[in-house]
Amino acid sequence: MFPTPPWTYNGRVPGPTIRVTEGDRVRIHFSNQGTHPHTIHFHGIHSVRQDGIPGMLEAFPGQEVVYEFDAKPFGCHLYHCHSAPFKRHLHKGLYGAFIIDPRPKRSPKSKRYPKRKQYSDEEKVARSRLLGSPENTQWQEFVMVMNAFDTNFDEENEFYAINTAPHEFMKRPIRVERDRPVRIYLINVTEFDLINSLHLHANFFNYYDQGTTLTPTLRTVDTVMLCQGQRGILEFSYQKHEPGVYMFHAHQSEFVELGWMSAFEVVA
Ligand SMILES: [Cu+2]
Repeated sequence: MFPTPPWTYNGRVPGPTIRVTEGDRVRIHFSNQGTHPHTIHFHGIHSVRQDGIPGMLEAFPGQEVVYEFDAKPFGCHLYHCHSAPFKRHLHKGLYGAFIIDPRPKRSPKSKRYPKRKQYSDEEKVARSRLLGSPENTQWQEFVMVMNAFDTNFDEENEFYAINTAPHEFMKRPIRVERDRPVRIYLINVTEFDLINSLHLHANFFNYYDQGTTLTPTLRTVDTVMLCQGQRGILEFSYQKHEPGVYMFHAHQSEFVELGWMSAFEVVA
């Protein structure tokens, strides 16, 4: 599918998902084995000295640079190359998901029933997002990076996809269990088109723009649109649905025809 090879972090597009907990110290050793200068620019709050832009922790071919910062704020973020020309470096595949799980506060105890844990609604959301916590294990979580590829260099995309594979999740729907909730970390890195979108069939979801809040920024919607670099967290379930194949796709018909069409296979 690629007439010329993409540029990659660790040999894959999107690059590996980096998932940490709020407040963690993150240290990334970035070794440039390519033939152009590259960076890793992380979305998040950090010092200008860690920004990963030309002239600031940019790795030249054969060089290694180290990024180090404390993870904040919690949310669904991304990282990408910020070397010039930016459009080319991003579009050729240098991006990935950077997820910071909220760090739940210490468990509050009820005064009347000291052994019973009582959490606020926000605290419940925070706990359910923390990878590996008991509250998190019931969730079926997915990272979906909306991307596209200009394979003939005319500055228009020939393929649209989530996670690089056009039409793939229509041919082989993603299996989800009906009785467990679904959470999608959705990120748009599409180049050349101003927006991308996700529309869910036969269902509605709650949406947390950028994932930086513990209450939804949109409730009960079936479509969101995202500009490049925008991202968010979708939550929904098929608990009241019959088993079957449920589509989801960009609500731009051109993108659908060129590959951004997917489905869940809901099993009871
Ligand atoms: Cu680059």
